[in-house]
Amino acid sequence: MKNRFYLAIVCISIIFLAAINAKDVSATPWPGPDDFGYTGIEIPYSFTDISGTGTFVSLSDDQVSGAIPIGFTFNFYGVDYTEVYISSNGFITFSPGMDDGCCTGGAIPNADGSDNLIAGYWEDLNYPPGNIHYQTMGAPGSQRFIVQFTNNPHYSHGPQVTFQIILHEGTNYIELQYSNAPSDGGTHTIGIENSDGTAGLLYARGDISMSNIGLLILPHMDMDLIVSTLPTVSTFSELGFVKRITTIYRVLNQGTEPSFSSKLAFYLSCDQILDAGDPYVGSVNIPALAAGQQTPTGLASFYVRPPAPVGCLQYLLGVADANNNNPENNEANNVSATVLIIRGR
Ligand SMILES: [Ca+2]
Ligand SMILES: [Ca+2]
Ligand SMILES: [Ca+2]
Ligand SMILES: [Ca+2]
Repeated sequence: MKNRFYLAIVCISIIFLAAINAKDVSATPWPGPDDFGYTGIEIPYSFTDISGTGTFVSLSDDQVSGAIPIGFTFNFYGVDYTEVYISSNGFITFSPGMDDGCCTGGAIPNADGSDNLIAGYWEDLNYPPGNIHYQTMGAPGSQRFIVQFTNNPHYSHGPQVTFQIILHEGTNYIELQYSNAPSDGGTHTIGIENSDGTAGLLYARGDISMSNIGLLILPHMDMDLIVSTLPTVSTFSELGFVKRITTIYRVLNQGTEPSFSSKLAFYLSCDQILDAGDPYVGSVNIPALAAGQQTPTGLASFYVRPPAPVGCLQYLLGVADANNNNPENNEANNVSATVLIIRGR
């Protein structure tokens, strides 16, 4: 009897643990990558208002629209789509017949009948009042498809939210822009989910407000910045107590995806490894780079006061993408070092 009791406990425990593991494996927190390789970054707020130019979407509260043309082919989790369906509860889906997602933001991923979606600000929004518009704009090859929620209140007369879900042609980037999306204390979901609710990238779920911020979700993480030139012609001249360091530099995007603008930061170090205590000496701006593109040769100059003993400072380190604007396929190769000729004081 006792053995059977313990066996039952063990079986229940295994089932319980399996259930927990099944849930944990597929839940990918920001910034990813998720099981498919989607990665997210926060980007500056940039809002092209289409409420006066876009096509008005007539919907009721807690309703999903009919098929809406994207205007180009958009790839989402490996599948090409030309149409989306808009839920008045703050998300778009690429599948027909999905649940409208009332009355709270769902978990991601979760096969709950609201799947294959981009949750801009999924919660129980009301509609009308407020407006939903969509518009395709831009030059063929690099068009954008924008869905804009404008002043949609939380059900029924709560704070109003204005945000956009933007699909990018060619790159298949997903952009979210929040003009003002104040929480009403409910559970809101921001993220993406695949067609059968088994994979997803979650930015946040809960009592969250979004204002004057953008998010960008990228289907691949194959940009790779390196400092390609940081030569030993760097000079280290003495101007009394203050030293002047001059170096030339180039940064290369050796990946297959375009990078965003970023910063190249410089540090002094006793070795070729960047440590937390290495003194920061300055940074320069690096523009967005196409795949395979390299910056022109730049010249950077810094005035520093080296800490004693001066003889320890042997290296100038250059760190590409110092603020991590670019999710890269290799974050470990961003530091380059060059030897400095150190003279005593
Ligand atoms: Ca789902
Ligand atoms: Ca609603
Ligand atoms: Ca890199
Ligand atoms: Ca990076």
